[in-house]
Amino acid sequence: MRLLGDWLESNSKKFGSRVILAADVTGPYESRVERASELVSLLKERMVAVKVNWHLLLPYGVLGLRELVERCGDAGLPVIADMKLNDIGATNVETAETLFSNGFDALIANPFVGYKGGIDELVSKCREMRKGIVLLVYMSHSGAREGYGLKVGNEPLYLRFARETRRWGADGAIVSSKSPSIIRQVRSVLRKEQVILSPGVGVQGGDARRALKAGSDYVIVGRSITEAKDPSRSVDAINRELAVDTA
Ligand code: 3DU
Repeated sequence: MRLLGDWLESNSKKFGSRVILAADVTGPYESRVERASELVSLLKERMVAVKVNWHLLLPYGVLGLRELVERCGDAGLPVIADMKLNDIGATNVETAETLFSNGFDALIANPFVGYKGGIDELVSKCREMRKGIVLLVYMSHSGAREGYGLKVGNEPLYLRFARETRRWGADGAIVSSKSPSIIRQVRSVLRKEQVILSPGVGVQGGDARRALKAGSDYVIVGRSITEAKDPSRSVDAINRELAVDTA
């Protein structure tokens, strides 16, 4: 695939959006994938990518999500698996292969597992299969400070994770939209081509505009869209707020 950042940027220009849909459909398990497919069809020209989390991955698995993933691919939208992958290299590699050989384009991993024997093999696999990897640098719940905000030596762990995102050559970082000052710090560490994806907008209280102003590239939005009476209106409102120039 193209580099994740290039792909997102080209979609952003094409669709005038900086929204990644978190396709977190809840309710009866049997009908979740159908609802997610409807959302993709409805919103495919209003967003830049789709993120899939346990809401779908657990009940369906990658085989059960093939049609949904294909539908995204047909619409030109990368599909990001939000595994927050955090295991030994061999297991990470097996997980990545399973996702990527079933159409997923990128995954999210946790840098906490460390490089040697953890993330190193995963990064190599992603490069070999030409797929994306995004690292979790600062989360959006208040307890994030107890882990990602811990002081290690003289600096908070998230800053170290930001430097590792740069050093390990990941495609980007996840940083909460609710922490603009942390977004700013992470942005100053990352390479220009490494993207910052920010969840926490809407229901969790994050402000999309402030996140982008601080240096985020894209916002990840779930319930404010998936649970809206009119999901298109909800995405359009965020897109208008962020007013991206279309090419
Ligand atoms: O709060 P929302 O409904 O907009 O969903 C946000 C999504 O992003 C959801 O899948 C959640 O698991 C994920 N996420 C965070 O909310 C915060 C993080 O730091 C990382 C991922």
